[in-house]
Amino acid sequence: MIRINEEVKKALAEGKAVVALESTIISHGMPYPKNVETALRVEAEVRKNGAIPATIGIIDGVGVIGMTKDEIEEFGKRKGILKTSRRDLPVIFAKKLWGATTVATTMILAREAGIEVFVTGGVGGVHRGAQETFDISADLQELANTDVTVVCAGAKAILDLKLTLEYLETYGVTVLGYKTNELADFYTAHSGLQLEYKVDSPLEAAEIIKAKRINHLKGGILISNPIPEEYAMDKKIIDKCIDDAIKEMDKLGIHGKDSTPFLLAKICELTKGDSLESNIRLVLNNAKIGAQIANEYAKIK
Ligand code: PSU
Ligand code: MN
Repeated sequence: MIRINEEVKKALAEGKAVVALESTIISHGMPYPKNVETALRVEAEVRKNGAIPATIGIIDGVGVIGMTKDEIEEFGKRKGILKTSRRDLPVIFAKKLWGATTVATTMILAREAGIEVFVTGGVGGVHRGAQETFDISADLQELANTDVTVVCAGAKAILDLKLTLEYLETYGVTVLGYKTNELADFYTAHSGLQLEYKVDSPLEAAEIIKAKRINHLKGGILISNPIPEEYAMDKKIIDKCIDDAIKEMDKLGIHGKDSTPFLLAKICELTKGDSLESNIRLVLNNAKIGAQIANEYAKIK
């Protein structure tokens, strides 16, 4: 059920560095045309840092590993592309639909293709109030079970980050801070939550990935790479916007898979686009570090 493009296939066969990229961020995470523009810039950043990008999405029921520019454009524009997590996959495959892959499904398809490193903005997590709603992203279960390393800017402050870390610990997910001991909270570098492990170079990260793989310690690795200080948002402002967005969401009764896309769009509106700008910057920074890690891993694996 997957189709790998020729360039990616060749790179994988030669043991070269490949970086997986997701498509929910394109279809449901950012408005058009910034979404397409960003997806292409992220691919360019991966290339600039010596790796081959593979943007992943599902087209007519086939998992495409390495979409073309036109396909990315279509993902950015087309209405009704379903946000596809693990539970949705069989339906999307069987009915030959288009599916935007979340962190969870991008991990599944990347693993299937043999790609170790995946770059995104932020992963899903335990939502605030999950004690009542049970809203915990399927991304966390995927990190528990699927052998892929996810480079991201931590998880968004729309989540309960403390509970997210607890969950990751319970499920044996290795969490590394890139050049920091503090979990990043997406729009800022500072969640106030401590991480046990810090890596100071792409090679150090690659060595830990290798140690997990050669010892068959099933599951993912989460690398939290903070947004560069110059692009970070003012914590007070963004926290207030997040609180307001969550209130609005509750008032409208929005929940389940619509929750994250709604909050992202609402926060963008409340910050007059500033949050989108930060979002773009942090993904680009993740692309750079992720490509460097993929390169080091390709050399030592
Ligand atoms: N974080 C972002 N942008 C996004 C997402 C997360 O900064 O677009 C998407 C990812 O695809 C992630 C998904 O896997 O939201 C999580 O959704 P949920 O909370 O419904 O599992
Ligand atoms: Mn959810």
